[in-house]
Amino acid sequence: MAKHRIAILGSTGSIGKQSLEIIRNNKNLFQAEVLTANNNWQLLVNQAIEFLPDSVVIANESHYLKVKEALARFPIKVYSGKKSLEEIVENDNIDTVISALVGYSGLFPTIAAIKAGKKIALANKETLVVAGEIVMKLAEEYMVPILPVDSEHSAIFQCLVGEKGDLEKIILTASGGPFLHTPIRKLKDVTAEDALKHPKWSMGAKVTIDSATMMNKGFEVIEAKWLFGVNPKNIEVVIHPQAVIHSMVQFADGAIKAQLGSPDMRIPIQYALTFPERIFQKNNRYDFLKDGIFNFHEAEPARFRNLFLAYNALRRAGNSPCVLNAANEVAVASFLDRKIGFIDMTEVIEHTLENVSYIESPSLDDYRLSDAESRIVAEEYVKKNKNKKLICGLK
Ligand code: MN3
Repeated sequence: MAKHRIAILGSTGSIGKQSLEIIRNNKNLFQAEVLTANNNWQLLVNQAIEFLPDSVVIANESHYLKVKEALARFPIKVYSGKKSLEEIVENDNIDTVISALVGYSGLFPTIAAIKAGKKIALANKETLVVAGEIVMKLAEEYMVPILPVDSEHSAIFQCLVGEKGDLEKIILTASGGPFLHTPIRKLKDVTAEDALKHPKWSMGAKVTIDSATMMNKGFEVIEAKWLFGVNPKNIEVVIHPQAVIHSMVQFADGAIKAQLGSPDMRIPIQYALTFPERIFQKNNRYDFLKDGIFNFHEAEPARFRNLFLAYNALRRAGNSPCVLNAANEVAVASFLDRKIGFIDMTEVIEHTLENVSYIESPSLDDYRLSDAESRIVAEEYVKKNKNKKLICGLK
């Protein structure tokens, strides 16, 4: 059987590294054809030397010569620049594109991959948050499957395999992040270091902060709407701190199906690559008798305001989720730069949603403009309030 040829957009990130681990353990099945990184050129070089892909892309052009030189004695093509990400996915030697870039940057390369007819293993949820309607239409038009890598969506997808019955409700589980039990009045004092300690999942910085604010879960509600065509009012978020139930679906007859397992991203990544087959994977098997206590909590609106901002943006539709995403990217970066406090992230996003012009049926160009406008509005708000020292949580 011919090997499955894979491009990993974002191979040096958390999902990218775990994808390569799966490829490494299944060399008879998979071949890494394209690897790309934004800044981490050294790791990209090491990965390229191990996996000998056809080509690599270093998006940050200032690292191009270093990569080129380091790979000079290998038969590996080296490209650089953001545009190259969109061009490289069109290569004839690729079957599947793992879209694992961070944030908005994943949108246009993923669209290019769809238009080139590649199967998509989607880890970059922002692609669907920003432009879900257009992306799903393109996937249909080009007859490209979009297989979810996000653990919740993989769980839902696994629950739906073989089902013809009417889906009544999606129950998205959330771990609740590190501040599930922090008194709400103390949230303003939590630091980036506190927020980066996720109790259950080991992930990149952006998604870890999004998990602490539960914007991540809000994005996943939007992602679920587009992937599974479910009305947002039929998507319920339930906090399940053990993170063993990865999500559930409820059918018209009241039956509920859940997908469970130890929290390990390699399981959903591998399933997206092997679907509809399953192959052996060495990981921690969940032991019900040892650990089997499951708790559930409501996502309190006062604690997780970002989750409800996401629901509102989804209801408003149009470019609102795109604005939400851009404002959130600015907010998270500002928080990680210690420019604003934890609670202020929500203020930045609310302010931006109120001040960017609404577009009812945006085109891809409108999304580009909305994204840029939102970033400016959000940045200005961060700057202004930083100077006025209105921002809380910073001493
Ligand atoms: Mn998730």
